[in-house]
Amino acid sequence: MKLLYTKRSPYARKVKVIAIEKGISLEYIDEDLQKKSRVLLNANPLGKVPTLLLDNGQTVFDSPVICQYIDNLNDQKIMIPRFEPKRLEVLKWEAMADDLTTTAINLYMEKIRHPHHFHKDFISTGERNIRLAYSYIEENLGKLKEFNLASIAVASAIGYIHFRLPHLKVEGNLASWFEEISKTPSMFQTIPVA
Ligand SMILES: N[C@@H](CCC(=O)N[C@@H](CS)C(=O)NCC(=O)O)C(=O)O
Repeated sequence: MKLLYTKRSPYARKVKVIAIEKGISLEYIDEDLQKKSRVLLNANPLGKVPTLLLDNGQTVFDSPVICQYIDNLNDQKIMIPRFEPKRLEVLKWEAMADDLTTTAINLYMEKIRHPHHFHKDFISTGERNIRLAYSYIEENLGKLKEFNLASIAVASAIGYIHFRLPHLKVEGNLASWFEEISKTPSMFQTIPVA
């Protein structure tokens, strides 16, 4: 199986961490999102990463779908509980973390596109939403004690924010939690790099 990805993508990071934890070997193909490969565009009409290419020619996207597919490949370290109500809870955390990531990417892109004339209200609303999400996560840290897709997705979102928007770094208990989970070898190996 081949994973089309970038080293910066927090969505792809979830997939990589789960594959590492489960001992599933993937061939990683680094994409240039400014110049997407024909393989990526053929596999995913929107040309987004991560996209997984199966050996039988099928393609799988987006990251939540790939994570579920990979987690079901074996029973080694189950990252998404197989049964309710835990399963729904983990998938909800992932959805929240992915939206947090999307908010951060949109903020970063706005400033890249308009470094001097960025939309101030757009930036302040996005930053407020990120801080609200931080408060929610911090109040619910007890639910993120296990190392599974919920905690991986939240840590991947925060890791991206630290990488691209360092003025929005987490603090207090959330910072301690983030520091601890970042030491897990699979998280450490996948820290975003430019
Ligand atoms: N919902 C998708 C989002 C994927 C996504 O937006 N990836 C970004 C990179 S972090 C991307 O491919 N951007 C290129 C583009 O949108 O053209 C997922 O979870 O996989």
